[in-house]
Amino acid sequence: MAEGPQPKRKREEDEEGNGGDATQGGAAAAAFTLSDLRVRRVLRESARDKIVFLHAERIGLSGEGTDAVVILEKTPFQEEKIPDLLKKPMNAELQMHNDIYCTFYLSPPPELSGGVQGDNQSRAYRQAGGWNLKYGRRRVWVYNILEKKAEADRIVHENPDPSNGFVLVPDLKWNQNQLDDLYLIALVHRRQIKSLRDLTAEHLPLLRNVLQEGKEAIEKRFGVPGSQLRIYLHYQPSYHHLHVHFTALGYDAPGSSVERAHLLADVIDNLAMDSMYYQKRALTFPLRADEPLFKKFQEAGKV
Ligand code: M7G
Repeated sequence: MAEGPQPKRKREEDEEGNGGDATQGGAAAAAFTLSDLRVRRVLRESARDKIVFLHAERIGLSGEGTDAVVILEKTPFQEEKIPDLLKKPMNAELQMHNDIYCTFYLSPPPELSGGVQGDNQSRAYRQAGGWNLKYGRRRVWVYNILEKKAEADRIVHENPDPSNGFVLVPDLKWNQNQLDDLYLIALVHRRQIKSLRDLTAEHLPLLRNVLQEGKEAIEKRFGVPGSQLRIYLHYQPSYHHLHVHFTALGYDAPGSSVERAHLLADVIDNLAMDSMYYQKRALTFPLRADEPLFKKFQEAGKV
């Protein structure tokens, strides 16, 4: 097949003005600079995919505008460049440190891509000992927050009541620089509730506080109303201390899809109708093949 070289030949012709339709790309693209563009409207934006679609106007030499659709997309990491990325001196601004977890804001040199959000969540730890024997990953970071030993300056809201109170903090994954990927986490003060499975009607006052006060605090601090938030629990969670995720509705956050996320408003309604709802029903969830829990299911002949 002779398709490989063709696009190149086409481009050369266009750049030399010998071929192609200059009004539809070709020479027009060759003369194109980003500063010719004015943004008229953001058509679509995805914080997860790091892509934005713009309705722009391209200003010509005579000052007349032509409509344009512009797609800006951050490039993916290139595996072979990762060692260089770690080796080169770069600014690493510590944003948060809690137990074995840190987040940094990294400014790598331009040849290794623009601003990159770094997350030193200790992959080695995850792989080496991700699940403690009984209840999952270690929860020291959670207790550090509840006891104000870490992230105290980041607390957005606290209800200090030992049985119906909680602490609301920005999630490790959110750098707070933009609202598109807003992500906060509410950690309850009570320590015995491991997950959604443990909840009964007894916990309704706590859950209603988290829902109501969490929404109010986020609106007050970040100007995002409750109607623009997705508020949910994970099942299975990675950390077995009850916590609730608050993410921007437009943000397709990892773990916000149906097989893992349970909307807090639905959880409250289900418990109000039947206190034993989550003790009785089957809860379906995906597991990675290398997770120890998956092995347990295999050993029990369930998968
Ligand atoms: P999860 O539902 O247990 O599991 O959520 P997931 O991590 O698989 O989503 C725990 C949440 O806590 C996640 O959104 C984490 O990003 C967040 N998180 C984890 N750690 C270790 C920290 C931390 O040290 N500080 C803060 N603020 N958030 C954390």
